[in-house]
Amino acid sequence: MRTVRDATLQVARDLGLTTWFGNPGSTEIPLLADLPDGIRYLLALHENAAVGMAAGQAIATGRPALVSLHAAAGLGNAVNALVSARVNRAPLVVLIGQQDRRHIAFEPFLTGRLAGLAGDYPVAVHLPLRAQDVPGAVARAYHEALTWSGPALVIVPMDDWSAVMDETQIAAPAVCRYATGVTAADVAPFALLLDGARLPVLVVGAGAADRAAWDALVQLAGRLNCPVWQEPFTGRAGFPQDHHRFAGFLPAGRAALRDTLAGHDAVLVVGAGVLRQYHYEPGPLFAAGTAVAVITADPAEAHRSPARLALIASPAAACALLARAVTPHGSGSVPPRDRPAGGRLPRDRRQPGGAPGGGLRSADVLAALASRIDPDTIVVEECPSSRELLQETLPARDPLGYLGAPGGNLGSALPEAIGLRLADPARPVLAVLGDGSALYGVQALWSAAHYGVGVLFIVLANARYAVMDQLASGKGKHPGRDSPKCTWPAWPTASAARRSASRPWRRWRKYSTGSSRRCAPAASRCWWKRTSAPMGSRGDDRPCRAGGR
Ligand SMILES: Cc1ncc(C[n+]2csc(CCOP(=O)(O)OP(=O)(O)O)c2C)c(N)n1
Ligand SMILES: [Mg+2]
Repeated sequence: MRTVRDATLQVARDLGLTTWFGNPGSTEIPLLADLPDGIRYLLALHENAAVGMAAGQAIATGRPALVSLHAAAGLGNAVNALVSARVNRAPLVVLIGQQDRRHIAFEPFLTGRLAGLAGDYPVAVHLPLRAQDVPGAVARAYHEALTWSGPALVIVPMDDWSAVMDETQIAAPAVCRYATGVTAADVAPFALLLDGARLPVLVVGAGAADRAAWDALVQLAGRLNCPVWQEPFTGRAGFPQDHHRFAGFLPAGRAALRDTLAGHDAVLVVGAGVLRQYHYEPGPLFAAGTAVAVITADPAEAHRSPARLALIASPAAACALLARAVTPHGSGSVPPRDRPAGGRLPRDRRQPGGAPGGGLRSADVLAALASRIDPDTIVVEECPSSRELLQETLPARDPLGYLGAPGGNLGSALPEAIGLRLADPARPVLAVLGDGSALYGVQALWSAAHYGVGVLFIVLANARYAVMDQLASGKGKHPGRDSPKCTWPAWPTASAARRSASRPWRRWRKYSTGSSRRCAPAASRCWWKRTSAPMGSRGDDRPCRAGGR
């Protein structure tokens, strides 16, 4: 007798959903007890870790990953990570356990009001009307997650799994392809706009972080003879950052943005909306008279962009066509900014002697990493006050060379790094985390160690929320600092995990070449470093009071 569970497992196998992530509870026991060979269940000790690891795997493979969550408690804990997954374009199938249908009307123990719990961050939420609709809902969630690049939820009452599957046909296609064709007519208005510009410029975003888009954008930038900037608060690199046309990272304030792009009369944004900002500043994004156009595969990004022209299309396909359609721009274009390549710091950021008094600065750590990591290393960043420094010091040389947190939610980097490494154990993964940020995802260290994943974690331990100090400076005390009731604990003292899972920085420096490739497969390594306080961006590094470690 074939059950709904049997049919769902078959759907999962057919779709390649064979590695599951989760933190189980009693409502999932009918599904998870005695999982068959061929399905690997990876345990996480917190839902943030389960979703983050799945997101890392999904980002690395470009295919949905499956997460199992426990009722309202599990989904509630997972919301932060689901928001991150949506903003970071990670396709996920999320199975959520629910009470037994037969008495759910009485709101028994563990009943969850689940459908709206994650707001409208999921790309779809399924509450199958019959148990027999569950396998089809899982298949549809797979296709939806892929089409809309985010988490699709399926809520499954616990008695559904043992129900008899009455027919074999499920309401979803076995294979669903998404055509990305673009025609010459689609890009013609963009070519016209760029041909009419004296000094065009390209701005790229996370939606252009794939090899084909990089190749097309290099061609297009060459034809336009123009610089290429990365969008503010990016999640991934939309252009090779060691390329001579790469100009840097755009500022997140309107005035600085206008200044930076001053002189350009046409801006083509590729793989991003126009444009992510923080804090609010009055005034337009671009100088008056600037022609703005956007090409993105994400309809929402296109719809909200204040642009003269928008095209919803694959950036790779559209830019390849556009590169052939535009007239080459010759002399008169702005020469690309002279940038350091291969991880060298700009002159004003180089601090070879370390901090006065012997304390390390984040710049020292990042420079040491830059000289040691393998070129194909995936750098996962969640170090708020050192983000800019990291982006400049460790330029992305591969479309997956950098993964950030564009939504600003802390706690995803640590588990995502694990998922990335699980998806491709041959590729080194380095996570650089603030000590505050590390604690938002710290449970994932258990999974990293337990499964011998092999990620190099570097914790920049400045014993504070430095970025909050910077933002709050001049506005009185804030809860993370200088308050007798609430002082921020240093990473070394706050975390028991640190004692079992991490090593001090000075020992990492002796760690042979320091290659994160060497971490595989025995164990993950987490190195902490006491750094200056605050680990400032833009020149406000101060020496560490406690001295360097
Ligand atoms: C889940 C979540 N909670 C709170 C915040 C607000 N927040 C932004 S940065 C930050 C401090 C991060 O501290 P740390 O990782 O130590 O980095 P540092 O500022 O010291 O570089 C906090 C609490 C957030 N972004 N996400
Ligand atoms: Mg900190």
